[in-house]
Amino acid sequence: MEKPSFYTAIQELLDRAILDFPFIYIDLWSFVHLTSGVLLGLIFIRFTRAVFALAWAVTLILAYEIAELALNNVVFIPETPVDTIWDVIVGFAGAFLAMRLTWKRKGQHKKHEDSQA
Ligand SMILES: [Ca+2]
Repeated sequence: MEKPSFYTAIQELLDRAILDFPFIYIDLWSFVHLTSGVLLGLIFIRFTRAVFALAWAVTLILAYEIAELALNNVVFIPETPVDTIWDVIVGFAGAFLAMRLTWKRKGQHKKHEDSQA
Protein backbone atom coordinates (compact mmCIF):
# COMPACT_ATOMS: atom_id res chain seq x y z
CA MET A 1 0.00 0.00 0.00
CA GLU A 2 1.38 3.40 -0.98
CA LYS A 3 1.98 5.78 1.92
CA PRO A 4 0.48 9.31 1.82
CA SER A 5 2.70 12.32 1.06
CA PHE A 6 2.72 13.46 4.72
CA TYR A 7 4.27 10.16 5.82
CA THR A 8 7.87 10.92 6.86
CA ALA A 9 10.92 8.78 7.53
CA ILE A 10 10.51 9.52 11.26
CA GLN A 11 6.94 8.20 11.16
CA GLU A 12 8.14 5.12 9.32
CA LEU A 13 10.78 4.54 12.02
CA LEU A 14 8.30 5.05 14.89
CA ASP A 15 5.75 2.74 13.26
CA ARG A 16 8.03 -0.26 13.84
CA ALA A 17 6.20 -2.78 15.97
CA ILE A 18 7.90 -4.16 19.09
CA LEU A 19 5.00 -6.38 20.21
CA ASP A 20 2.25 -7.23 17.73
CA PHE A 21 -0.28 -9.71 19.06
CA PRO A 22 -4.08 -9.86 18.66
CA PHE A 23 -4.67 -7.86 21.89
CA ILE A 24 -1.28 -6.21 22.44
CA TYR A 25 0.35 -3.65 20.17
CA ILE A 26 3.49 -1.78 21.18
CA ASP A 27 5.58 0.12 18.66
CA LEU A 28 8.18 2.87 18.92
CA TRP A 29 5.32 5.42 19.09
CA SER A 30 4.57 3.85 22.47
CA PHE A 31 7.69 5.54 23.88
CA VAL A 32 6.36 8.87 22.58
CA HIS A 33 3.01 8.18 24.30
CA LEU A 34 4.77 7.11 27.53
CA THR A 35 6.87 10.30 27.54
CA SER A 36 3.81 12.44 26.75
CA GLY A 37 1.94 10.83 29.64
CA VAL A 38 4.84 11.49 32.04
CA LEU A 39 5.13 15.12 30.91
CA LEU A 40 1.37 15.74 31.17
CA GLY A 41 1.37 14.18 34.63
CA LEU A 42 4.31 16.31 35.76
CA ILE A 43 2.69 19.49 34.39
CA PHE A 44 -0.76 18.88 35.92
CA ILE A 45 0.58 17.76 39.31
CA ARG A 46 2.01 21.27 39.74
CA PHE A 47 -1.52 22.73 39.67
CA THR A 48 -3.80 20.22 41.35
CA ARG A 49 -4.05 17.07 43.46
CA ALA A 50 -2.66 13.81 42.03
CA VAL A 51 -6.06 12.27 41.26
CA PHE A 52 -7.17 15.36 39.30
CA ALA A 53 -3.78 15.65 37.58
CA LEU A 54 -4.14 12.04 36.46
CA ALA A 55 -7.71 12.70 35.28
CA TRP A 56 -6.61 15.78 33.29
CA ALA A 57 -3.70 13.87 31.72
CA VAL A 58 -5.97 10.97 30.70
CA THR A 59 -8.58 13.41 29.34
CA LEU A 60 -5.95 15.04 27.10
CA ILE A 61 -4.60 11.64 26.03
CA LEU A 62 -8.13 10.55 25.05
CA ALA A 63 -8.79 13.88 23.29
CA TYR A 64 -5.61 13.40 21.27
CA GLU A 65 -6.65 9.90 20.20
CA ILE A 66 -10.12 11.18 19.20
CA ALA A 67 -8.52 14.01 17.20
CA GLU A 68 -6.22 11.45 15.59
CA LEU A 69 -9.24 9.36 14.54
CA ALA A 70 -10.97 12.48 13.17
CA LEU A 71 -7.88 13.42 11.15
CA ASN A 72 -7.16 9.95 9.75
CA ASN A 73 -5.77 10.19 6.23
CA VAL A 74 -5.34 13.96 6.64
CA VAL A 75 -2.31 14.07 8.94
CA PHE A 76 -2.46 10.61 10.50
CA ILE A 77 -2.21 7.11 9.12
CA PRO A 78 -5.21 5.08 10.30
CA GLU A 79 -4.29 2.69 13.08
CA THR A 80 -5.98 -0.38 14.46
CA PRO A 81 -8.32 -0.13 17.49
CA VAL A 82 -5.83 -2.26 19.47
CA ASP A 83 -3.07 0.27 18.67
CA THR A 84 -5.30 3.18 19.78
CA ILE A 85 -6.24 1.41 23.03
CA TRP A 86 -2.57 0.70 23.80
CA ASP A 87 -1.66 4.32 23.05
CA VAL A 88 -4.13 5.34 25.79
CA ILE A 89 -2.92 2.62 28.19
CA VAL A 90 0.74 3.57 27.70
CA GLY A 91 -0.06 7.30 28.03
CA PHE A 92 -1.99 6.57 31.24
CA ALA A 93 0.95 4.50 32.51
CA GLY A 94 3.25 7.47 31.86
CA ALA A 95 0.95 9.86 33.75
CA PHE A 96 0.63 7.35 36.59
CA LEU A 97 4.42 6.99 36.70
CA ALA A 98 4.70 10.78 37.01
CA MET A 99 2.25 10.68 39.94
CA ARG A 100 4.23 7.92 41.64
CA LEU A 101 7.53 9.77 41.17
CA THR A 102 5.95 12.93 42.58
CA TRP A 103 4.42 11.11 45.56
CA LYS A 104 7.77 9.51 46.34
CA ARG A 105 9.57 12.86 46.07
CA LYS A 106 6.96 14.59 48.25
CA GLY A 107 7.28 11.73 50.78
CA GLN A 108 11.06 12.13 50.90
CA HIS A 109 10.66 15.89 51.22
CA LYS A 110 8.30 15.37 54.17
CA LYS A 111 10.77 12.94 55.82
CA HIS A 112 13.54 15.52 55.35
CA GLU A 113 11.34 18.21 56.94
CA ASP A 114 10.50 15.85 59.83
CA SER A 115 14.19 15.13 60.46
CA GLN A 116 14.91 18.89 60.51
CA ALA A 117 12.29 19.48 63.23
CA1 LIG B 1 -2.81 6.74 18.33
